[in-house]
Amino acid sequence: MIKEELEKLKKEVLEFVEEIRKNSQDSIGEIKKKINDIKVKVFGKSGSITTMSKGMKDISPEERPKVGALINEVKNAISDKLTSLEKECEERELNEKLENERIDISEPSKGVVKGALHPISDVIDRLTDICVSLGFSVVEGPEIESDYYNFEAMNIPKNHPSRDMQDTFFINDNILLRSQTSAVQAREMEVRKPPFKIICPGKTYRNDSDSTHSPVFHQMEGLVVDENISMADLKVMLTTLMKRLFGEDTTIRFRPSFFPFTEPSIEVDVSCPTCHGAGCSQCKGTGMLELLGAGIVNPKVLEMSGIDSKKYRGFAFGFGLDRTAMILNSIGNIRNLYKNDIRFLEQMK
Ligand code: FA5
Repeated sequence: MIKEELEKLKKEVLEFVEEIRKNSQDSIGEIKKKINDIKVKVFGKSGSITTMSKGMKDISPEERPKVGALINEVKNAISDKLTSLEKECEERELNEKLENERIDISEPSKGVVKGALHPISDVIDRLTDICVSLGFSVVEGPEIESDYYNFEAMNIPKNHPSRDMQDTFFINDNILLRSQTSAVQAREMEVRKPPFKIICPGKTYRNDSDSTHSPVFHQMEGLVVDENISMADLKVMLTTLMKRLFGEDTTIRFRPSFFPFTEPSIEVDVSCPTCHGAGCSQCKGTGMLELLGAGIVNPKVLEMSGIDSKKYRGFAFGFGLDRTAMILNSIGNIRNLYKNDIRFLEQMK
């Protein structure tokens, strides 16, 4: 009797497994659920095999070993069948996963979005590299500066009319937002022993605002102090810097100018890289673009910072870095450098 029941159970389960195998439309999840259901039905607490095993106690001792062996045989046969179905299921699952996650290496790439340096950072890096290769050290100074270093030590006394050249943001009578990186000159001269060559790139502030002037802008100061410095040294240095930055075919023009901290003073123009001097909208038809101020350090400035002006002389220059970035990238309006408009900046890459 129990033998027949066991044979029937085995047959049913094996047929059921075959049916699952044939029914390839079932998803992996559905198959797993069916396998689980069979396991519960056969081996669960009130499953067929469990119930039969419990009934062993009612079987005569002579018959018991035979029935026990039979139950085990059927149990193993069903287990083996279910295990092999589970294995097939896992294999199918893996294959489906591999197929779904297959990488088509022939598919064209979507491209990598690369970032780039802001045009001003790029100019700072380029100029710094050039100057370092010419033996300059890079220094920094505070943006919130004292009246002394920004003006007085630069030979611009309080209430002197030459202060009007730089419309300055004062915080109080003695503290201001530096209006020029020249403020680092005296700071460095006080702590360094000549000879030395320094540059100081950084932010500067003035109450200016139009298409070529911004309230926040960037300058790079250069200062060389040594014996026997002359205007010729300054001209050679600036010519070298300009040609390395804008290209060998750049024309450089030196114009006489005035700065209280340099004597003589010059302003320096470069040929417009867009029209190469022919005249265009960028250079307003002049063919040249004004870029920086420079000159031989006024002996008064050297003396105020404790440097013997009879022994040492110096030259200094102050680049407008925003203007340099505008020239290099043909940017018409300085405000574009400060809008953080990614569409604009992407064109500068
Ligand atoms: C000066 O600031 C002097 N300190 C430069 C100098 C240094 C002269 C050492 C001699 C020796 P100036 O005010 O001309 O000079 O400014 C220098 C450059 O800064 C200008 O040529 C211009 O390119 C830039 N600049 C000045 N004001 C602004 C502004 N508001 N916005 C953008 N760039 C500016």
